[in-house]
Amino acid sequence: MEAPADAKPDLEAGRLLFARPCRFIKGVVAVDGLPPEMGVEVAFAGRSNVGKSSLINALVGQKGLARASNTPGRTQEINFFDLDGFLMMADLPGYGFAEAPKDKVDAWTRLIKAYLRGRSVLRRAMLLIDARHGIKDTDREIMKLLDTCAVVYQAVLTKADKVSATHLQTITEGVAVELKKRPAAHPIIHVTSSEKGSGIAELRAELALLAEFKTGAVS
Ligand SMILES: Nc1nc2c(ncn2[C@@H]2O[C@H](COP(=O)(O)OP(=O)(O)OP(=O)(O)O)[C@@H](O)[C@H]2O)c(=O)[nH]1
Ligand SMILES: [Mg+2]
Repeated sequence: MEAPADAKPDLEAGRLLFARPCRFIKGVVAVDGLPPEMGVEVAFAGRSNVGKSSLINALVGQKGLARASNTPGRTQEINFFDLDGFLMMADLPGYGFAEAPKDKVDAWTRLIKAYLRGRSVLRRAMLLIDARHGIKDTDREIMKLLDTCAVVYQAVLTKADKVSATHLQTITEGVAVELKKRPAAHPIIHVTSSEKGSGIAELRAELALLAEFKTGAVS
């Protein structure tokens, strides 16, 4: 069941949820390897190097959980992380890596399409956008796919520490205008820095809301 529409993100619920143990379940390269569907799942999508793995690490407060690297295209499979049975997080392989060979891109596209279309527990996709660059054409392609699959997606700006406040505002406004036109886009945009920790508490709260995790619900 969906959380009530008037439910508000609760920072304390987010903090408590993400203080729980998180473990790596598996890396998946083909749709037949997907873990069983359980509870609530959220996917992290975005261009190569946008900061998906770093964001998951920042959320759970474990630097080495999801591998983060300087080499774009490092995460080639869907990596699943289980937050103590309350939330499954899927770190999707990055797209838009210009030098990727065609067969790799095709394999990526097949896997992602199958995953997005068939995953009934998938509650939302966090669409990570680099705060320096805003939305790119490859993001628009995945947005189109998410719209088609009716998977609600929410923009999360990353690397906010790398830009000025003015630039950040311009980019955020541009993203908001574009998202308004998309059928499956969520209107709220999160602005984050995994490096500095800004926006992480708010994103945890948003995810706790999705997972229907409330303070006092568990010890
Ligand atoms: N300054 C800054 N750097 C960041 C931030 N988030 C990630 N990075 C850096 O960006 C690079 C890529 O981060 P990853 O988390 O590996 O990106 P990814 O989206 O998982 O990349 P792929 O798995 O290749 O798709 C690394 O060098 C990170 O240290 C941030 O908030 N601020
Ligand atoms: Mg990664």
